[in-house]
Amino acid sequence: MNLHFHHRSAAERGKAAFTLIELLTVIAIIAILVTILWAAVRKAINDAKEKFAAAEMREIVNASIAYLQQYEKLPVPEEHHGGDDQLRPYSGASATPVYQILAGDNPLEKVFLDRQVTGPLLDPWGTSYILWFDLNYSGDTTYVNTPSDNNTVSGARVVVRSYGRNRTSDDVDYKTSDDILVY
Ligand SMILES: [Ca+2]
Repeated sequence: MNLHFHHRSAAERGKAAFTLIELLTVIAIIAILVTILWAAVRKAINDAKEKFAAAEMREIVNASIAYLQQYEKLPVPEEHHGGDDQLRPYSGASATPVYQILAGDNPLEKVFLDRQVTGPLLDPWGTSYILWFDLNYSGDTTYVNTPSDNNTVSGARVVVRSYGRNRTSDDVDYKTSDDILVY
């Protein structure tokens, strides 16, 4: 009886140990799968946000061009016309009048950009888009790339920038930049 008892006890201990290893293996595999899946979901969400931002920025550019064709001037507040401060960025509070002008606050009350405007338009990461216009009507628009570097886009009348997912200005010339530029 004793021998039989010891034999069963050893077998049960062995079985229990094997089950624990199996359990840990399964938990490890699930953890890896969850990590992979979570990364994939996050990437999919961010890709969708980037597409949304680019489409909205394209709308802003198209609306501004349509406004320029309609009124032969850019959709900026009256007092900004005739100045030569072509590097003036419109973002945050200073961008609100631009969106209001495009949303119908213009002589013909024409809607160029169909948005309920109560403030500046924000990108999907919660940061205001930044707009630069060809304020000296040269046919080119210069925007601030990095604090020490301006870029000029030939043939552009408006440049719209989003700081992207990291909500920080990155050098758009580099592939590591998550900033989005539409013109
Ligand atoms: Ca960025």
